[in-house]
Amino acid sequence: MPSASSSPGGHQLVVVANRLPVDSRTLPDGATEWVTSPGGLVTAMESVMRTVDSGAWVGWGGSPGDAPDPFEADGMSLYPVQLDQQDIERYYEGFSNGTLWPLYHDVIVGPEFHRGWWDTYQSANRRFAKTAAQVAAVGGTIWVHDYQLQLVPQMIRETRSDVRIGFFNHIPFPAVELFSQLPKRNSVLRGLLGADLIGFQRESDSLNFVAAVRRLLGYQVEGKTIFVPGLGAAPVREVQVQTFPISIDSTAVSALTEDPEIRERAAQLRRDLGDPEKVVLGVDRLDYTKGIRHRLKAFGELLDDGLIDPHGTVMIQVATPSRERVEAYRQLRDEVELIVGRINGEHAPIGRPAVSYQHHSFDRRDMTALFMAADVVLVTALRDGMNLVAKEYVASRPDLHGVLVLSEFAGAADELRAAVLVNPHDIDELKAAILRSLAMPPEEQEEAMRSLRHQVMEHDVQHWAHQFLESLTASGAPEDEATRVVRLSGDAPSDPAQLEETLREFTAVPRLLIASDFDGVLAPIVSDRDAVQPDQQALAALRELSELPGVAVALISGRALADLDSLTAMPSSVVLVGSHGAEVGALPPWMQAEVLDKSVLSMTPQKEQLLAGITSTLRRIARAHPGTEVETKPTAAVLHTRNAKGRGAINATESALEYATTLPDVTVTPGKEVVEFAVVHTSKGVAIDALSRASAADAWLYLGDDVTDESVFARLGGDDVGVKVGGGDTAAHLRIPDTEAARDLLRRLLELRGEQS
Ligand code: GDG
Repeated sequence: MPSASSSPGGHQLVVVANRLPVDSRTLPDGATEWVTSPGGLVTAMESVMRTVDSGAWVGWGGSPGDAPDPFEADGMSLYPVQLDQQDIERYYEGFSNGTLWPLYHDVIVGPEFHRGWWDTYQSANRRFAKTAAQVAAVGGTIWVHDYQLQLVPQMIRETRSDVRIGFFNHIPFPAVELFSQLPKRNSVLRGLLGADLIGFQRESDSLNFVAAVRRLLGYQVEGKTIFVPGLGAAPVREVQVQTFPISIDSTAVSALTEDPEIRERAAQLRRDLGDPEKVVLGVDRLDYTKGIRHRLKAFGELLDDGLIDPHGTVMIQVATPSRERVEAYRQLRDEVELIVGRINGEHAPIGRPAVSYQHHSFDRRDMTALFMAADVVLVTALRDGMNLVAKEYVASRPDLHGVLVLSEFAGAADELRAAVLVNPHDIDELKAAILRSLAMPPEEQEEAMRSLRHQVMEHDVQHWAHQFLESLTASGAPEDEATRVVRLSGDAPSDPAQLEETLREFTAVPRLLIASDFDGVLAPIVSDRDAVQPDQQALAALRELSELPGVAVALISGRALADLDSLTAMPSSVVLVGSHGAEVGALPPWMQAEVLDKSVLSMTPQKEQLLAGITSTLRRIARAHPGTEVETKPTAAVLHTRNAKGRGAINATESALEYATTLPDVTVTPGKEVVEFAVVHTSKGVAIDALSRASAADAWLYLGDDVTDESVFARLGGDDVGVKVGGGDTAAHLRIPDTEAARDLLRRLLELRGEQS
């Protein structure tokens, strides 16, 4: 066996998948033979890896026990990972295929949860991650595949923060209500969020994932960008979530149909079946997600009803053996074979079947011959990430004959709109679709097939991989964004001497911007937000500061601008920013208005409409929870829960956050007894950036008490000062206990700066 020629610097692209693209077999003389292994992922990736220089693949070779040494195959380096019998039982058959697979496929069968399976899932994931981290080049790219390896991205990141990490999930990602059942669900989410880019097959999968992160981890989400908070001094990371529908090597599949020998095999197949008028085909791994029983039931009933003549129409069902040691799969095999036996017993003419059932695998050429021989292909998956068989059939029909019946629950249904789309759970609908397909006139077949081919030939697997890798290269946080950290925890106020020293240094800087949040800093939090009592001395200090040379003053609040204005009665020398940055008040003449990017204020008619819908839903939630109320702002709606009775505040917040999961383009910010839904993507941090540029400040100081103020502290630069009012984790450098301390601090600033002017 040749050894893998990993260049000393490692591989530029490393694919990590549960399986290597080859299977090991032990020959009678004890030597190892490697043969290409079947399966959706392998089919998809092998053509891509051939086009990459210095590519590697990390995966399991298919046999329990010691891993063979790394070796070369088809121009790439393969690194086998060891899985022993217990790993296979707990990590692969257990947590991957007994827990995750059914759960992610909408619990078509019940998932099993066992704590031992989880432990082994973790240790096996660590082995894959370790190998990948060892062989990737500095600054290289690691692409992790599928549900068996969801912890790998984070595990790689722990040791290799220099590499770009992508993850692609080949199977669906379930709705948050189902995903929530998963024990260790948050660990799985955090594992995935180690990646820079997470790809899914369908838009609905991407949205489900983002919703789960928002709901279960509470991370900030903007559109499909997730902001993952750093631990300790680590900065916030941006993780992109995107949809990349996988495809096939369309040209290669289509080209096989030109091969005279394969054409002859297709013709021979029909002759072997007794030259029926119509051949109906199903090709699947024998898996309960594929809807094989539903399809056989429909076909069997059509025979029972006399609507299909078994002398004229034959069905072939290829059911490739799969996961045969998992109980649900054994049961499925028994059931399918019982149904096929019954149908053949009742309907097969002597000497040939009504349903030709093939429980073994075929080579790729035979598979193409089957597709070429089939008048109708049935893809009736109850849930399927994509389903490559549907695309392979289309690619195998350059003659434009044949009909694809396609389940709307397969990812492929999003793209292959010209197929006969069905709900496979509705057996009557499925029967009608089969009859319609069998009777479809050639012109209609051609028209549909032309459209399907356009889609499949244009969007092949090379295009898919290229798109994913391009997005991965573009992902990752731009450096100037990656600054949010947790600098202080707990609630101990900063040392007064340190505070004094910092204020002295700050006030010595030539041009200053002093900015503050309002509620909780300049006014104690009260239950009736309209009855808020600003600290007049604090406001007076700010007014006076704003009149000093070289000092700009701003208030940045979540409150609506008009509200902030009437509560603070600030002179025109103080800039007011409301609605978390979405509303900016009148600017003093010296401030460079053109620098302030007011584009964040732009409300489109669609956003107006979205906001109206959100407001009415929040009002409904508020009506159901007495004491809660809804505030409307120009670009946002806010649910306030501080006056709710009993568990009302918690229940209303939960309802609001659940509703938030249905709104991918809305920035939802939970704060202290408030949840804000903003249709314009801005933040106090965006506002401080704009203000400091517009005032040409050399340094700024900001006082804030709330989670929404962290977006400001995240941007603290060299001479800037962040002051957190109250307890809790914060990226600010300094902490003071309350609004009184805030007032003292402002007055001290006034004194120190006043001394200089
Ligand atoms: C997962 C997701 C997603 C099957 N039997 C034989 C054989 N096959 C080939 C088919 C096809 C592949 O295996 C199966 O791909 P599918 O997409 O249908 O399904 P999964 O294996 O469940 O794959 C799926 C896929 O990953 C890719 O992301 O589409 O949703 O579940 O290519 O033709 N190939 C050969 N002999 C067989 O007997 N040669």
